[in-house]
Amino acid sequence: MATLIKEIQSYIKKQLKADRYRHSMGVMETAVKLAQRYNADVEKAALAGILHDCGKNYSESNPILILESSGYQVNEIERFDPELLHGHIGAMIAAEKFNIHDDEILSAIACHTTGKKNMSKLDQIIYIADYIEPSRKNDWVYPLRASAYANLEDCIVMCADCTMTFIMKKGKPIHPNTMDMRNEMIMKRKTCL
Ligand code: DGI
Ligand code: FE
Ligand code: FE
Repeated sequence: MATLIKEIQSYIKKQLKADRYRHSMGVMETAVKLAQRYNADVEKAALAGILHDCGKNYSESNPILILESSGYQVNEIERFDPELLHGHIGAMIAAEKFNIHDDEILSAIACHTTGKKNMSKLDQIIYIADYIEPSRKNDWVYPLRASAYANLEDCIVMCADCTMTFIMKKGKPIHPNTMDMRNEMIMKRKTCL
């Protein structure tokens, strides 16, 4: 495990810009803390955390074509904004380059940008760790950090609200998985606030 992490670390150090590398190490560290807090698998959290953005700067071939050839159905929003696909590319790299075939790890990497319905605990941990890791310094991160250690699902709703506000300000289309995830978590609270 330690050897695999070292191998991944040197790959992402070469592959990613310095601040993105620091961010990835921060997501790993935060994912481990959240896994400890919520009794999730710490090793899976570390692997998904360090790898979650390894699909950024992918230049070997067209991400849309390569994902389609692997059977993934690229939707119209992903086609319009292919940056949304870096998690899915990352999951492919994790499997092909690092021989990781654990579905929970691959899912957490794949869905970290948009979230999705029926997220596992690991999916939720990586989605949140991506938001709150130590190198994120914006004002909005402080309430999210507090919420992350109090209740994962409430924190997911807060993160989704931040993402949707940000995306709307930029005038970009909102991915349906973000809406589905947020709606599902809110309806789980049973009563409408
Ligand atoms: O990769 P990171 O920068 O660490 O964070 P991320 O994977 O959560 O987000 C990557 C980018 O994707 C970020 O600029 C925001 C954008 N994004 C997230 N959700 C949506 C989105 N873009 C569109 N168009 N629609 C979304 O729903
Ligand atoms: Fe990302
Ligand atoms: Fe990230």
